[in-house]
Amino acid sequence: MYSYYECDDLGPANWYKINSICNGARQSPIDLPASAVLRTKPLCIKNFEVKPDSNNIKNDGHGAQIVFNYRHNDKCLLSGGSLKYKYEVAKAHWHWGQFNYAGSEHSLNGHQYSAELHIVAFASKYGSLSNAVDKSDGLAVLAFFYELDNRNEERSDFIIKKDLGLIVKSNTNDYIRIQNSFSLKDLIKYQRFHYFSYQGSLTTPPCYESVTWIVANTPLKIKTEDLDELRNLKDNEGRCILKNCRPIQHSHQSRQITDYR
Ligand code: BO1
Ligand code: ZN
Repeated sequence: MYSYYECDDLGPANWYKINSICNGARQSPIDLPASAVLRTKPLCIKNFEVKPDSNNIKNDGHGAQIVFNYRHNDKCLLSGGSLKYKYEVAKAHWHWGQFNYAGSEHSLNGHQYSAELHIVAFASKYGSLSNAVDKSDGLAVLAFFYELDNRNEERSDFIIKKDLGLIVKSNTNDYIRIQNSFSLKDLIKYQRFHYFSYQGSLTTPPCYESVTWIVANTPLKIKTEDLDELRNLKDNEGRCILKNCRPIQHSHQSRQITDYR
């Protein structure tokens, strides 16, 4: 198994020794440039406001994983924009850092945000996340940045703070059912947003080059106390997960990045 972001033998700089694709040509995350090819083609999100039948949560030793269990007839689907196929929303998780000013994986024009939300969707044509995860067009991951805003009157957009209390210890096997399930709208507020899109990879081993990234350029808001709650989650050795963001990946090939609005 990989570990975990510290400068040791199993950190991001050495992941390629176990999965050589972690040194591939379409690795993520990357810095997104202020100017990219512009296209007018909004992303379409179906059943944005539908609450799933249930949401389950677990600490997998690297962070908090949420599962969306939608009823068969009202799955939440991403399509349009940069996507050629329909993608089914399946899971969500977060990346953060040891310090408040740096925890996102992608950066925008060199600017790193405090944290980053990933909503993982798989191409319907592959039938399941596990079947899609290694296909070149298998996944779409919708990413939102969080910026720090501790003003009291601003409600935090980080809505799972109290649920994190249930999963402080890591438990790779068991999911816990969340009391109130939440829609994509509860999580990301905006149904229409400008975003950058490019062909990239999973940001953790096995680093499969299977992801069409959709990175929204409007950040959500998070508070220091929310970030502290994330950092209080424990890994498999019982240590705090202070950081789980992969550094920016440079590739020799030039990457095509498109700015959709
Ligand atoms: S990410 O969004 O690029 N950070 C990312 C990284 C790794 C995965 C997904 C998204 N890995 C896959 C695993 C599957 C698992 C799925 C959901 O995550 O390979 O086995 O079911 O957590
Ligand atoms: Zn992620």
